[in-house]
Amino acid sequence: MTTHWILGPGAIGRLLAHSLAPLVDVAVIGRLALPSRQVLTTPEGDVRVQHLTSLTAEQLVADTPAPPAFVHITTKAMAAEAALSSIASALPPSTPLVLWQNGFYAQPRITQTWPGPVLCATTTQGAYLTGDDGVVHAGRGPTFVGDLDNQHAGLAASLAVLLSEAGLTASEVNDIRSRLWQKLAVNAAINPLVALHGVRNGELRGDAYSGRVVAVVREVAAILAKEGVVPPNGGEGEAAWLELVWQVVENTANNKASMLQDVEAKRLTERGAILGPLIERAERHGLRCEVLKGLDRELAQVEVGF
Ligand code: KPL
Repeated sequence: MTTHWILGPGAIGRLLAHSLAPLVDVAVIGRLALPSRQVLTTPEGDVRVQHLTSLTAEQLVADTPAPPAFVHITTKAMAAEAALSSIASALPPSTPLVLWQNGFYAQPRITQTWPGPVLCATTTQGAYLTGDDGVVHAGRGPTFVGDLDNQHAGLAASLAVLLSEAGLTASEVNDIRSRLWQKLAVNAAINPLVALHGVRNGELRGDAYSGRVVAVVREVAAILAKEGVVPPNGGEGEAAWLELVWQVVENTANNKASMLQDVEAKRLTERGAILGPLIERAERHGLRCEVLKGLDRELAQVEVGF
């Protein structure tokens, strides 16, 4: 059996571990080892118990294990590089990595520096943790896999087949860069505002926030036009991006967005991976992005209190 290492025992990491464990050997690696008995609640409400191998990076490195077929990095975006460094000495440089981060921060950096293949995955699977030993698979959605330079289509396709067999419907795509930016655009319009105001996604539709959503989308649409990234719904420009954002707000109206969960738990947010790349691209293209910069400053201020 091949082995998959899952670096980052958050909700997506544990969902992945539960799903892959019947098909391949799985090891979950984190700062602390999890209890071996892990419980998954499916979207249908079924409860599944599995015993998963879980260890710290130090334990893994000291064990000198056989090289894995894939390393999935499922940490928060800003933690991905440090997590990879913590196990790099146990990895042949040709090991394929799969980056599951939000935003567009870790993906280009690790693709440029890791000698082996680097795949990126973007998913709309919904999951949340219920403690050290529990994860709830809240909703199903597609996963897309590809690499930024389109050099590893075969590897991405084989991973997509495995993920689909594991119950996480996945496809190999040749436009993962655009898909990452498209998700980032939606996250930029929703996450900072709900995190700063402590509201569920659906509340953005109200008069108190909808104007700010429009203002964010205006800046994001201008930046992505310069980057050659078009909205996924076939439309054009600001109106199509706005339509997409309102659609996601509608579909996730009752969600507490990930950034709001981070703020409530006093964890550093993913502002650097979501707003950071937009602000950096805006500056590169000579575009103003005062709204995005304002959100970034406000979030930075909130994080000072953590
Ligand atoms: O992806 C999300 C997140 O919470 O990070 C959205 C789309 C905003 C849904 O909550």
